[in-house]
Order: sequence, then structure tokens, then C-alpha cells
Amino acid sequence: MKPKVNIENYIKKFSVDFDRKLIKLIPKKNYFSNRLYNAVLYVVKVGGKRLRPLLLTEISKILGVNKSNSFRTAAAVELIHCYSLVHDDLPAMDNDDLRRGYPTCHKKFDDATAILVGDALQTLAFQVLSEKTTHHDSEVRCKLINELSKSSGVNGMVGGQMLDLVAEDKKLNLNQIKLLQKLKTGELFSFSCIAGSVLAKKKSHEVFKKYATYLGLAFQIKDDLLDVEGDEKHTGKKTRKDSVRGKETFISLLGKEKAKQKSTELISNAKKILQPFGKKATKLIEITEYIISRNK
Ligand code: GRG
Repeated sequence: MKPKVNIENYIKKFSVDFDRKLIKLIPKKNYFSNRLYNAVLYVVKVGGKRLRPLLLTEISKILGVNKSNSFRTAAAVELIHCYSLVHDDLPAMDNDDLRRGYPTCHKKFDDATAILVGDALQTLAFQVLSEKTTHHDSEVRCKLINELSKSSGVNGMVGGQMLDLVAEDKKLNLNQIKLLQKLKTGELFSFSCIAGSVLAKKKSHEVFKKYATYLGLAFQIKDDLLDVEGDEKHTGKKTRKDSVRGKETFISLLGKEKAKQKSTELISNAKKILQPFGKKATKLIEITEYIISRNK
């Protein structure tokens, strides 16, 4: 019998392999400025959990997608995620000094460079998707570009970030918080979960969209819990930020215990959706559980 690989080790190994290939999408020869190249590489090399690429890759495996196609699509979503963190950390937004355990991009370089790094990462994401090696069928490539732009634009992450910026010190209710988080965080998770169906040209889109709804919400509740209970050493970012800023979160509205209960319920619903995939979904089920058991 094969020894059981601990899920954290599995995720770590995935991220090391993923990062090795991701860096190859950033060749030095494309850069006229060493400063921009070094800053882009710094952000990408600092790493992260790579959860969105992991989900995209695991779902793609279940659906029988070619590895190179799923890698390039996973790279695109991670590039968007990295850009959003760089911009979010800027003084004009969250003004953070620490990200993934290292100085934020604008601290290491400067604000203007960090803005350009975000722009460069974002445009690279769409460049990668548009290239033929991502999928031989141009309709599939176009659909991926369309879905990722919707998830990251005004109907997704950017829209959610704006709601978040104007929400400080406002008393949002649970439905308003749900909408804000769905846009800001949930939509990129949604893209990560439906991309496999687009690549495989399979009709499993809606099933994985539903899975992503449960998963994204559970992820955000856990993120809020880590802000309250976690420590900087593990999370690699400043904690207790929400309460200091008077931000309403799932924890402030539901209380810790109810929020934990809710996240367990959501994960259980997400796992139920995977049941019809049988053994093929074993790893994805473990990853689904990790979303709320993680300490970073
Ligand atoms: C600037 C357009 C724009 C959007 C920013 C992503 C985001 C929107 C803000 C980051 C602030 C934040 C804490 C968001 C909530 C959840 C979140 C995205 C956490 C970070 O994601 P992880 O835990 O991070 O997957 P790693 O570092 O592991 O990749």
C-alpha cells in the first residue's frame, strides 16, 4: 500500500513544482528594466500557498485535462492573485509592510514600482491565456480570458475591493459582507474551480461553481478567524487588522463559535458535491478540508 502523504506536504510539493514552472513564464529577456524584472520576480518568488492553482489543477485532473493546459491557466489565476496582493498592500489601500512573511513589494522597492509590478502581472496573466499553448481551440482560450476578466474585474475582485474600501467604519450587515467577500475573494476561487470544465469542454461548470461558492465562503471565514486567532509567524502577514480598522467581518457579525460552525457546514456541503466523482476526488476532498484546518 502507498504511504499516505500528509496534505500539507502534498500542497508544499505542489507549490514548489508550480513555482519552478511559473518562473519560466517570466524570462529576463522580456524586460527592458532590471528593476521591474527584479520586483516582478521578487513577488512571484516570495510564494504563497498557491491554493487557487492547486484547486484548478486538481479539478482539471478529475476532468482529464492536459497538464500543460491546466498549468498555464493556473499560472494566469495566480498572477492575477499576486497582482491584487501587491496593489492591496500599497499605502493608498491596506498599507501593509509584511506579506507572505517578507517585506511587501512597495517596501522592498517603492510605490511606483509596485504599481507597475501589479500591472505587469495582470497583463501577463491574459497574455498567457491568449497563447496557443494554453489550448489549441481559440474559443476555449477566449472563454478563459472572458471568465478571468469577469472574475477579476468590476463584477469580481476589483468590485469587491472597492466595496471594502468604502466600508471602513460602516456597519455592514451579513448579506452586504457576503456580497463583498463573494466579489473580492470568491470570484477568483470560482474561476479556479470552473476553468477545468472550460479546458475539458465538459458540462461540469455549474457543479464546480456551486462547489466554489461553498469553498470561497469557508475560505473567507477562515481568513477572518486567522486575523483574530492566528499569529504573524504562521500567517506571514499582520493580524488583528480588521478589528483595529473597525471592519465588520463574519466573526464580528456571527461570533467566533457560530462562524466556525458555519465554515464546517460549508465545507461539508462542498465535499458532498464531490461525492459523484468517487475516488478521483480523494485529493480534492482533503484539500477542501484543509481550507478550514490551515493555520496560514
Ligand atoms: C487591489 C484589485 C485589488 C484587489 C485586492 C486580494 C485582495 C483584493 C485583497 C487582499 C486582502 C485580503 C486579506 C483578502 C482576503 C482573502 C485573501 C485574498 C487572502 C490572501 O489569499 P491567500 O491566503 O494568500 O491564498 P497566499 O499568500 O497564500 O497566496
